[in-house]
Amino acid sequence: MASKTSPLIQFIGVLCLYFTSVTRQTNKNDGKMIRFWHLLGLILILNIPPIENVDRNNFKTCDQSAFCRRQRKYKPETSPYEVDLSSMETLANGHLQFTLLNTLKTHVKFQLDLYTLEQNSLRVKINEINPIRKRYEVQSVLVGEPKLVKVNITKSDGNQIEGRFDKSARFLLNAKPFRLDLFTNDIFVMSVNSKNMFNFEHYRKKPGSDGTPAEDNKEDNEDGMWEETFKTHHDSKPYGPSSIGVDVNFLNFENVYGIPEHADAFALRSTHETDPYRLFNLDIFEYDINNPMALYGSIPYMLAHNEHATVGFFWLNAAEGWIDVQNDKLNTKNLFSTITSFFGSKSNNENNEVPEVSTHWMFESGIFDGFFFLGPTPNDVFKQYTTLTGTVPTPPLWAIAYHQCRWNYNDEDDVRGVNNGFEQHQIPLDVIWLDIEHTNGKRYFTWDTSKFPNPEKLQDDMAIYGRKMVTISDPHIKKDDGYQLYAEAKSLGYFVKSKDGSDFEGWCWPGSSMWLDYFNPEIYKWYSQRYSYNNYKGSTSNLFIWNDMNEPSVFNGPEVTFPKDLVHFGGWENRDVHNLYGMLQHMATFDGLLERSNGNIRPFILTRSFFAGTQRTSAVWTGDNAAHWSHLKMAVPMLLSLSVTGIGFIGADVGGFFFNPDAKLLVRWYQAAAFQPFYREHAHIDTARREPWLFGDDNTRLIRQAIEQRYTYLPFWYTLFRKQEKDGVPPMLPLWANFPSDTNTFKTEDSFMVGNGLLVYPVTDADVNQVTVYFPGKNSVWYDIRTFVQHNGSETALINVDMESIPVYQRGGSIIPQRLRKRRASMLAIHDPITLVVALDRNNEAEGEFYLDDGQTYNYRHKHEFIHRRFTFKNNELKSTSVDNSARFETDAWIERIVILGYPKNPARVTINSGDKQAIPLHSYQETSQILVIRRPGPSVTADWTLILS
Ligand code: NBV
Repeated sequence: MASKTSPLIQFIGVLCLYFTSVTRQTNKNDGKMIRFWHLLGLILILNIPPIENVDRNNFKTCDQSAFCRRQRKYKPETSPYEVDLSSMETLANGHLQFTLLNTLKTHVKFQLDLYTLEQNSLRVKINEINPIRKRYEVQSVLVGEPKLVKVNITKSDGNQIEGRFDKSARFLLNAKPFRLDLFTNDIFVMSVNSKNMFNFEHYRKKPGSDGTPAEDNKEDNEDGMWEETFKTHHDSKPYGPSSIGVDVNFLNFENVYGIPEHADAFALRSTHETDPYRLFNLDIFEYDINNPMALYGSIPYMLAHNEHATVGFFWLNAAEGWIDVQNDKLNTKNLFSTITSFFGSKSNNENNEVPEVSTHWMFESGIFDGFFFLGPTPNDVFKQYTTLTGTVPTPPLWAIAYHQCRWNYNDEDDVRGVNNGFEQHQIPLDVIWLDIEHTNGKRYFTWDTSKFPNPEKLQDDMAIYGRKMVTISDPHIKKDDGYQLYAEAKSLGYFVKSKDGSDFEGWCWPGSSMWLDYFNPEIYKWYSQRYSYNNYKGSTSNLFIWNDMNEPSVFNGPEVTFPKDLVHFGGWENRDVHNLYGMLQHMATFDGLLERSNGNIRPFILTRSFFAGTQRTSAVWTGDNAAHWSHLKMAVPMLLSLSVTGIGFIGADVGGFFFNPDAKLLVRWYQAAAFQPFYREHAHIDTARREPWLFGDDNTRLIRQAIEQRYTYLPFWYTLFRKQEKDGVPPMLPLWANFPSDTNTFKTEDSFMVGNGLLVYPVTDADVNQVTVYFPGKNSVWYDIRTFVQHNGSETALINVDMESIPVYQRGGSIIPQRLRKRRASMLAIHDPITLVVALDRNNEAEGEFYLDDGQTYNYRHKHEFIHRRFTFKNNELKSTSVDNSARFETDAWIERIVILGYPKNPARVTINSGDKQAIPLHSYQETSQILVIRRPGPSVTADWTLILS
């Protein structure tokens, strides 16, 4: 893009941007003019066309990406790949090794490693034996060496090897051609290379380079193999073609999910008539929805779900990827005779056909490193994936409360004014954020001292209200010898290198910039140390971090990012490691924040770019959405896709980042996001101010109510986050995760669940007075959390809504802890009393949990300072027992109220026994609505107690 622009035009562009920033400082309200100059500046400097929506031409299609083009058309009748079964070696019990051959190119040999892993999981690695260049194997993602389990070889003849392992897993490796079939509980669920698309481009010499005429090696010289040009950008491809394609097929499944990040449906669409889904971390300006284009992060992990099983496939690869999805019918007659078991009766139909989702995965380089998760339940698959890549650690309590952000809060007075606004309007708030304008000229780790002369004092003042602050810290480093961070990094040789070995230089917010090479452990460490109080002047223990633009975004780079032939530590090209870059930045940030508190305080980081493993250190948001109803709606499928692929601490900008939401859209967004894991309002610098009190009293009240709902349910959220850390089950879930056999939920994306307790149907359309709600689960019952009206499971109801309504329902059978006292910030409420809402199921039973700790330190891990209670309601008794008897946590918190929904009669007597004490609390009963309320039952939340209704 920019390479076409002359220096004079670029200079004028810079003047425009300069003018923009001056106007911003002097004339805050003239958004249109600012936007005009801003856009003109970008157009002139970067040659970005003046568009309202993303210009897709700036980003490659599969056809414009040579390896995708080659792999997509690879569809041989039979696969030339064969496993030499006689080569099998058992390297450990659970690790088998074979030689794999391409019969059309017998000089190239591959090694196939098969690892049977704990938790019904299988790993298959395929790499070249003695390649002319070593192939990249992804680092920093797995939490350790995956644990092997014994494999029982149950069959081995000339052409097949069958093994059983762990609880219910089985594989069948077919030699000629290479094909792998996978079974769970003896039921056929996945197959690899059954469509013959396995295609491994080995490293080779450039035709002509060894003296032989280039024409002799035609197939090694296809277009795009040795160089490629996109727009004005040339990719030199010094090592030639190196891509890998493979088909992974899900038998008897109709729905697959995952492979974020795309602004698209939750149940993935067939890509038959579109591009494949792309995985390549990119900054896409004003992204469009409903398409498979790449976005800021990539998780190469897909799940499949049907009424009998949930399974998953994860390909650990950080290069650019494309994935085709196709819904097929598979004729079972054509299958091997050994494969007979299918789910349900569908396979017995007259045509012998079963549904199948075939997927075709293509990556530009690296190795094949596939993990297969054999479930069979949704929770098993969540556990299996997170056992390998890690779970979300319990965040500090304040981080799951409400955040107020804007590009930008202009100065200290502005921040104080916003804080006072929340006070005055009695709206709870935990965090105020500062975007890039708080720095001295986009030099991160500095402050614009004319606007923020005393940042420590500002943070201390916020702390008085129980509030935190977050500042942004982007990865581009302004090229300026007077900027200490730059000068030091430059002299130490810490910047990423161009292919010619010089420091790579590109454009970003500060103008000419360079990027640190976090792949080098020394640089990673050095960067993390920038967050020490000593190095980051003006930061305090009350300040946390936001890593943006870390795909990385390079305004004048190909597709607004790094060139692929750029070189990282170890000589790896960006081509091999691209999707890891952002994650390394936020991992280093996490380490820095941890270090500055000597390992005591839980860090909080928000990142835009991510990869598998990001969940261990950062929350993620969906980037620059827009103030459109369609974007509010799209947040649900986008967040669900992230959630099921391990990234559980997630949110979308409330209100929409670009453009101005009207009051209705803003209110609806506040209501929806109150039930999504990360809750932050954020807006573009050119939008009108939109703090909650700027839309009239009625709307202020509605926003306050939504935020208050969030605070009411914080004990429940916190308990769910703790569960996520332990079991890998995310707090925001698709309906099918709790109702796996309810086929009506498999494509649901207009609603979601919070844990297994709340069903949320956010209103995402303007001007509606009714919404259609499907209540999942046969024989289940649901209670409206506002009116307590009951609804039957497996039924659809038309629900009347007004602007007050947030259609949310508590599942009969759940017990949810709440805090009803109003507080300005979450950390001030830790020791507040608790209300338990017991929603009875059809058998008059229910259960739930409550987890509590200090909300910010690691004492829960190191010193076992927490309480974790289990509540069960059965036979007219509600019991509180401890989940972990070794845990202790000092608190005055007590049970202030118990609300029992769906209780059939007014009990004559209510008693509560705790230790040797007995009490008879007051109660009231509403017969028509079947609500029993027990007032001030009184026990401490730490105690064992039993409430008896007789
Ligand atoms: O730092 C400015 C913005 C930020 O507010 C936003 O949340 C990020 O996604 N940032 C992108 C860069 C500018 C985007 C137009």
